Amino acid sequence: MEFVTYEVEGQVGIITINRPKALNALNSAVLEELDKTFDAVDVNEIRALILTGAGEKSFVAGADIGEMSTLTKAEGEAFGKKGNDVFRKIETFPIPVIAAVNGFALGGGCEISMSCDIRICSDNAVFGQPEVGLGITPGFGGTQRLARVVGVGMAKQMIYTARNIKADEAYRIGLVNAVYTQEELMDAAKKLASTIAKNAPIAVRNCKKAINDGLQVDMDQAIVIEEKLFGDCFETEDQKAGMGNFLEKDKEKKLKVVPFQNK
Ligand code: DAK
Repeated sequence: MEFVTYEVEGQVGIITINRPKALNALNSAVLEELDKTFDAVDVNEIRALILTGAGEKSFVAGADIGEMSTLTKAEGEAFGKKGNDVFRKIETFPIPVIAAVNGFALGGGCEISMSCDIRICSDNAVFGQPEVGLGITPGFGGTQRLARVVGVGMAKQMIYTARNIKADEAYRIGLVNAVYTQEELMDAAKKLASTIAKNAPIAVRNCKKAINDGLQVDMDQAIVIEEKLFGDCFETEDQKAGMGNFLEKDKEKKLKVVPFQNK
């Protein structure tokens, strides 16, 4: 792969978008490589993923404006589909994906972070949806996901004004769960991923599915989705071991819930 690297540390996979000369902007090649990288993750071994950008300046500075500028309508549609397919793959990926946002997360960069389950960032991170200044709407789900993450009013303000926000404001409005120094960010992401990886994998997957699917329907249907995924955990080794350890009062083995680390 030219633009995406994949490393494994224990049960955590780290996917890095590696095009630092263009601030990791998403062109067709990056999107294709990301798609292939996610397909290659062994979800039986890996329990959580981290998505980040190479270099110290940028997570992803958006879709590649140079490549987009000459697209015909048909090519624009194909480019949009390629991006949306990858973003949806991340959002519905069976295991949790943490975005470790290490700098600019603009346009498609902000959007790809929002297709991840959890966002944490470095103190130099900048988020924004600058598309209306470029004469387009956000096209990789920004109008939909930003409103769901930060609420309708704040999403509309960010999108209509195209104003960038810094890490502290992103934290205040709930776009990121925590802010770290640049040096601390990857360790914090790995610690978070390892904490998730220690929990019962089937339960974690089912929680992701229950939350994602439940948000698409009304509460009556959402509760049924939860019921089914709750029931699905029974008779699994995870459930037998998890409850068995508790009943045995085996403190060493007991599944522990560790709260998110906040700076
Ligand atoms: N695309 C291509 N190249 C980019 C880029 C981008 N988005 N962002 C930065 N680069 C390149 C620069 O051109 C420059 O390349 P060289 O000139 O060195 O060859 C290099 O990265 C370093 O950038 P700067 O020299 O500009 O660095 P600065 O520190 O001065 O500024 C910046 C950093 C992030 C503030 C600035 O680069 C910037 O404003 N970049 C553009 C940010 C932006 O507007 N991003 C949003 C793009 S719109 C669609 C679906 C989705 C989308 C579109 C269509 N369909 C459904 C069809 C998504 C749209 C977007 O994401």
